[in-house]
Amino acid sequence: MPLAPRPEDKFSFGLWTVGWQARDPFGDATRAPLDPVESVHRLAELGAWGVTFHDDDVVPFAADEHARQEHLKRFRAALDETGLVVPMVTTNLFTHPVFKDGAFTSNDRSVRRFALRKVMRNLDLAAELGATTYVFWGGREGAETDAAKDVRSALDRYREGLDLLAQYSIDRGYGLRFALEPKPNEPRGDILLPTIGHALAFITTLAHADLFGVNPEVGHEQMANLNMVHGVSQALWQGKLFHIDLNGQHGPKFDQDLTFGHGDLLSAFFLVDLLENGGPQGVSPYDGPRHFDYKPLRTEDVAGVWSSAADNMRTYLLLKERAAAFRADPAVQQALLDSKVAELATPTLAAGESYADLLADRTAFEDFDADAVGQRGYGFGRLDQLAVEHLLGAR
Ligand SMILES: [Mn+2]
Repeated sequence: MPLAPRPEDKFSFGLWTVGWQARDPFGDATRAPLDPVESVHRLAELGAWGVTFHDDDVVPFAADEHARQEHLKRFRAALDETGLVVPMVTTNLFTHPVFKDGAFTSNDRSVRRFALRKVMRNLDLAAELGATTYVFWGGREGAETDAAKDVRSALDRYREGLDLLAQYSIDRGYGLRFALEPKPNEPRGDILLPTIGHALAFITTLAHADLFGVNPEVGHEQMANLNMVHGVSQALWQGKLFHIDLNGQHGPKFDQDLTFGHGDLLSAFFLVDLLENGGPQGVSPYDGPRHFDYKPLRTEDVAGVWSSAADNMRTYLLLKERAAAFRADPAVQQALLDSKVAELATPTLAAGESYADLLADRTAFEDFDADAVGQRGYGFGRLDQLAVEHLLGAR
């Protein structure tokens, strides 16, 4: 099969994705628990390259140290048998009731101290398993009422926690990089660091800002009615795309975590074009994992779980194929020229030109025919149609 995933595609899955038992706020689980060891084997058979997890996905929250070591032994054996790598690890700081007001930003100081210890223990495990990226998704770091949360103090505590954890990783020689995952809401009414932009701004205040980047998720940006391709582009532009969560979402509503592409398909096309072809600039800017953070539909049985896992990778590869055809099409190349897309890469001033030179350039202003230039079409609609036709396999 030409679209079979290969290790160099760097497809990875969270254990919590296929392992989701499909409990929602209105209904019970519709599927039995999956053994993480089975998930590792099934994902490997499907062609995945990596597996990621929250601490509690592998070792139940309440396990004592002996039970913890037994769970980890089985998990390590599954990794050894399949050759799956662990590129990223994260912490569950949201399920247990203790985290109901957050972890690093809980109003209760004892909860914040417990959260830091929980992460430190998991950083040890992440390093031992060879992970290079550690993700922080602060789903409970937020509030439902503005009366209850001093946001400036919360950001102080968020920064204090991340500074401490980065220092711990540095001192232990773990070599980890950290990726903040923005989300606007759910489970909290409002979550701190709700978008890529908020996270990028916050990172500049950290003691080890160079070690921190973002882990944007398609659905999370689209829940905020934002453009994922633009957000990822800015993260790349700032050298901060450390990881990415691929899935599908139908606009601003609850977090759907659909299979990749099963939402805004044209946006997914341009996202893959950006990651694989570098978009108009033509150089792939990202060589990290293509990580799927999705949930198999609640309506599916276990066979549907595994087919949907495969669908994420197949859809990505189909979009990669379509994006390559789009870039190679002479009609597209002409349309890009007509639209002056590459001209945006040309600096607005010439080399060495000063504002005095610009002031002296009559063609830039006094003799510039704004009315005539204002009449000129850019042909962007034509470009978009060509993308749609490539996406549909019509060209
Ligand atoms: Mn999500």
